Amino acid sequence: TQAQIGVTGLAVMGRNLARNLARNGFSVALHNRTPARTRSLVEEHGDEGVFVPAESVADFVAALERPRRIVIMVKAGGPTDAVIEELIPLLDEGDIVIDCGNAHFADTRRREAALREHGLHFVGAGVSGGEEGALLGPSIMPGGSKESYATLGPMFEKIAAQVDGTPCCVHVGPDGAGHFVKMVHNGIEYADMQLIAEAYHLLRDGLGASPKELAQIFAEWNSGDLESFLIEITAEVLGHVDAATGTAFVDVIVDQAEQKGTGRWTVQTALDLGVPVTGIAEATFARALSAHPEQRVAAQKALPGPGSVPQADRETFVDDVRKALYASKVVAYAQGYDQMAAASAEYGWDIDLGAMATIWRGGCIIRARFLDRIKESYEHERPESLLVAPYFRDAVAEGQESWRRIVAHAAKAGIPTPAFSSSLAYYDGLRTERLPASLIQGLRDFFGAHTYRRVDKEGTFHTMWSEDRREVEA
Ligand code: NBP
Repeated sequence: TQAQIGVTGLAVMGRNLARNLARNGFSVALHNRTPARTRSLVEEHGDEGVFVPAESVADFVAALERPRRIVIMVKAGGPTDAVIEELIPLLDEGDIVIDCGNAHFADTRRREAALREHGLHFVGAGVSGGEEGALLGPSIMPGGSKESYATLGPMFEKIAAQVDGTPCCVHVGPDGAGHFVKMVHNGIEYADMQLIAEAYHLLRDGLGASPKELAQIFAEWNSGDLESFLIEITAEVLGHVDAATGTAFVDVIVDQAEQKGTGRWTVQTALDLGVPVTGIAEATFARALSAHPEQRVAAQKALPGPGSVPQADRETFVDDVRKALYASKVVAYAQGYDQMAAASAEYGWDIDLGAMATIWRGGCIIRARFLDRIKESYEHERPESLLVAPYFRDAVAEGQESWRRIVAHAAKAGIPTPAFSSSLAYYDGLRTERLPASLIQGLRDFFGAHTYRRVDKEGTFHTMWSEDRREVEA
């Protein structure tokens, strides 16, 4: 028999994606550079469905029905190109190559164009949900041509997570759109985690609460507006006790955060697009700061903190932190959505923002109750910013005073809250009627003759600063 789909790259992600496909009734051809992985998959899980293992790429390609659908799930970057190069001469016009790894969207655009030259479809598909999601139902964000989605979509929609009967998979848009959206998803994930970490830090140092008490607080939060996978697992991690020492697990972990690069890509791309993703940027930089132990040790010795630390009323403080977290989270999502909208306009992707919230409701790491609200906001209101959509505007307005108290408390207590603070600054920046950008423009004109526009008439102007300060039309 010929397999309906093939998966090459059978490490944790590819292996589980292949099993998910087989469990859903699709026959799956299997390949991995090192054949031992292919064999062990068949040995351990061969009874879950129809697998067609192959040791060579040629046998793998020959095992597939046409047009072929080939999922690549290898380490992103050079390995993906190596696999594509090996496949190209073996494929026929109309075949579909799907990269489910975490590729940079610019690489996906390049690969899509190159394969199009060969008459092949290339689909860059973002897959979120980690190991478990790949097996039980991830959130899938496929890019590429509409034509390729027509044959691939039904399979992906079947293996994706389902929320209220709707699959967490939709055709995002042409070429790199899927990987772009996956990148922003990961960027938002960085911001979400940083905000949770700041909330934890504030409660721990501001109240002196124990990890066990904090696990309780996060578990309670998970039954309200903040309900989400990340809040749920925060309660789990904080409640976990290290078996070796009997102390809280969070206290035995080295406090230096690592990163694989998608947060950094999100920020780099946002800079190019001119979209302020301050929440994601602060989250990425906070990880970088944590990872510089030499500087931190030097600063711990050299830099004084505040003399006296303000006292907090426990109940009010916990409630304030919760509201500050929610408001900051809305800012992070608003910024991420702005970035997707900007890229969609730049590259002509026509991304449906409401649909992105729909497919993030399940399967992925940032799955959360409030994505239902984001979906509704973009479907019905097309807001200029998520922050001005009535539901979120009201929710943030309700938490605003708490948010300000928390940021002020953090500053007075010397607790670093870069994401909370920058999100509030963004909120105030957006709502401020006259920004000091006018002064910036004046300075730019002074030293560089960069010109400025006036509030009272059309045109571009320059002041002759080094002469008689006459204003001329530029
Ligand atoms: P890894 O990212 O660890 O990659 C290991 C796989 O790549 C193995 O199958 C390996 O084959 C293969 N490979 C390498 Br390395 N170099 C190769 C080459 N030159 N030619 C052919 N194959 C090569 O696996 P993973 O953690 O399963 O992730 C797969 C993809 O999914 C990555 O792009 C990752 O970013 C993405 N992703 C991961 C997660 C997650 O939670 N882990 C979530 C979402 C997306 P070998 O067995 O012969 O060494």
